[in-house]
Amino acid sequence: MSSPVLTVMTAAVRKAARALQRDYGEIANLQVSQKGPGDYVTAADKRCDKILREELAKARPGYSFLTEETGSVPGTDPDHRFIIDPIDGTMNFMHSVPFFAITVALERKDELVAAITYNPITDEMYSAEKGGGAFVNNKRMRVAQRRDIHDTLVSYEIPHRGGKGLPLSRAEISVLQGRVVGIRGTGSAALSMAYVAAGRFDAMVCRNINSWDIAAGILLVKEAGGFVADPDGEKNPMETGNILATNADLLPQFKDALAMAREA
Ligand code: LIP
Repeated sequence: MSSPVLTVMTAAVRKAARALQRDYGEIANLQVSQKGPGDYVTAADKRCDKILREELAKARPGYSFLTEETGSVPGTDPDHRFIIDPIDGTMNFMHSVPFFAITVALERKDELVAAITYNPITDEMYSAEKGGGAFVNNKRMRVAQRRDIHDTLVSYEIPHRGGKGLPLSRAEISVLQGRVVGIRGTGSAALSMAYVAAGRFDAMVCRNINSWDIAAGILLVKEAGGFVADPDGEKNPMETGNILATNADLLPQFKDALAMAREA
């Protein structure tokens, strides 16, 4: 049974997704044009952001917002904040790669309490509430139970050309390649975290990421029995933008591998 606010979030996401599905259908045509789909994607992003904010504000007036498109929008209720990325995986969306998501989290007194990440192309709705478990559509999710880093499949978010932290990312990928079975760069941190929650990836590592990309994913992973940490220490990944998500047995093994890369 979802709480009323999770129901509200789900409905808002479904409404925004209908617009996004239409926009995605147009992208393939723009892909082959000289001008490319850049401006069109920006418009789709903003449209999706607007629908989400309008729908959520209608049901929960006064809540604050933090969104990738509009930044911080303070409300009259100091205790509640929606954190939104209308399209996480924008580059995939722009290239007609169907791996992107709408991702929405709710914070109550600075604590994540509800989360939705939705892939509108595969129609997979990942949801979680604090203390209520994590689900994909209506199926309960559990993180993978592998215990040895040498058996794992890992998502590592690779920075764009010229992106922040490239040398460290290269060092980390190189160390991980010596230990794990396989590494995937997915282009959507939010979906990668949902995949960790669903037990598909054993771990996910990402650096210099924005809080709206990972807020929902953090709750999904925790409610699926996983752990989320800053790979470099004890700080909050929502603040540092550096994140490692995995299970309890693998956490120290990944921390060790990443520490080795930092020291290299
Ligand atoms: C993107 C992330 C992606 C990461 C990119 C970017 P956007 O978010 O989710 O995984 O590697 O640096 O931040 O821009 O598509 O919302």
